[in-house]
Amino acid sequence: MALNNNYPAEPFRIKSVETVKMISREVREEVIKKAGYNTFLLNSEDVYIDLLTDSGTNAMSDKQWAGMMVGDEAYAGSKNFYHLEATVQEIFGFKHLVPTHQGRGAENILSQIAIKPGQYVPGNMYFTTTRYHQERNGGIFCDIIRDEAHDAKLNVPFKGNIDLNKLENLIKEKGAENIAYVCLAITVNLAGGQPVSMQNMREVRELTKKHGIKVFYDATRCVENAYFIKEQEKGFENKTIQEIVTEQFSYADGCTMSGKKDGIVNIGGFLCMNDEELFLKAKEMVVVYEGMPSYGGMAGRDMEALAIGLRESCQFEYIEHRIKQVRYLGDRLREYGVPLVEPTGGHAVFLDAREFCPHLTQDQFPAQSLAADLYIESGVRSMERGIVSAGRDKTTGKNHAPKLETVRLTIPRRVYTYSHMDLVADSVYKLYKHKESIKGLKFVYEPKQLRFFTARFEHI
Ligand code: PM9
Repeated sequence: MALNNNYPAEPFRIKSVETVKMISREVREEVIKKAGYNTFLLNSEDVYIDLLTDSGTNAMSDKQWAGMMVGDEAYAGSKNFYHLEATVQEIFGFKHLVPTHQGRGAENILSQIAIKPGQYVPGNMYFTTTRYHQERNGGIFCDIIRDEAHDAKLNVPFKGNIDLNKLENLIKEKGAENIAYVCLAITVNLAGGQPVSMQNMREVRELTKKHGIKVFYDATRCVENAYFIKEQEKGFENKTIQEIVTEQFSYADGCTMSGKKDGIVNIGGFLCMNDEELFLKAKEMVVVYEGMPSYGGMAGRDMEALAIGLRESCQFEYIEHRIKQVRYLGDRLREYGVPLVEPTGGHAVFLDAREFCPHLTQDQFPAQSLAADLYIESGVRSMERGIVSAGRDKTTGKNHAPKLETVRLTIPRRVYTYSHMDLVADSVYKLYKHKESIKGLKFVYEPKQLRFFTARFEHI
């Protein structure tokens, strides 16, 4: 399907600005070395354009800031909680909401209450924090995404779909009772922000229902997913984004949500479910790790901003601009011949580091090194999403070696303009022209958990 490449102008006026500055190349070389060639360890002040993540880096609207001023900071029963609860109930359609400080807080609780040690947790590709909590609670993650998702160059729609044969075979092989739940992410972050079709969600529901298996969505980028459905799936052209978001969740038993992405806020998250017994258990756990069930680690003002942000996220003009701004960056890079994960996904453009650095082997951490060199070249901060992020196999201790070895240029919501995207594309291309200069790296410090956040490297 030919996608519509009209890039809409920003559907907002800019009311408050933050000055950015560029430090010299010599200083950038010094600070990235000091940061152990890990872009997570750079000071934000040393970054010119920050594409590390779209998580919590969003610009809130005037209405959200106004909402912050009506924060009810009572320890229990805050009115902002009830506003958030009603909003989520309406948009997501689940009965119960348990607020958490961010997405991984919800993953922690869900994994503790829904996984028995030794049970399998099939999912459409792993996500770092999600898999960590599943494994920490004795779950065995099993990748059931369609094979195409592991092939960077394949340009097919709904590359994030679950392969139903893989799911059916797993159920046959292991027995339904040994499957904790299916974890379905919409969109799939590490596959390149690839969406899942409504058809696939329906089919997953039908199959799991037959076997009495629950389905929990990772709802983190559920509005971006809905936009792709409206744009590319037959029968959804005339539905509103909110209608599509709601239909998506009608095929799930609950979800975890990092509000820091499609909630357009800087902090917050939640866990949802319909099941009463699970809800009781979740409320028992939330007081241990997060706070009262009526705030779960968020201030009243944060819950208010999240409730408003979720509604803004479902506005067509907002989400159309969001997706197409990301696509614009992908299109610019493609024109330059830079190798990318295809097609451009929802929240980021992923550089294919295997193709970008064919002179490096995967255990020389090409994506980690490419991200560091892009920073030196241009002051643009990106993130490794390859072998370093994938970590080690819990039982063998060996590195997971994902087929996708990528650098993610992640676009914060409502923060940058098309001129920033041009600058980023030009910067990547400048580096691409002397890509042979990118050197391999080795660990000098490797943390045991979620190593990519704080690992340190030096040149081989
Ligand atoms: N995602 C991201 O940059 C921030 C942390 S990892 C660098 O992509 C999904 C699909 C996510 C996600 C966070 C979380 C965790 C769950 N699922 O960061 O704890 O992309 O709010 O959410 C990040 P929290």
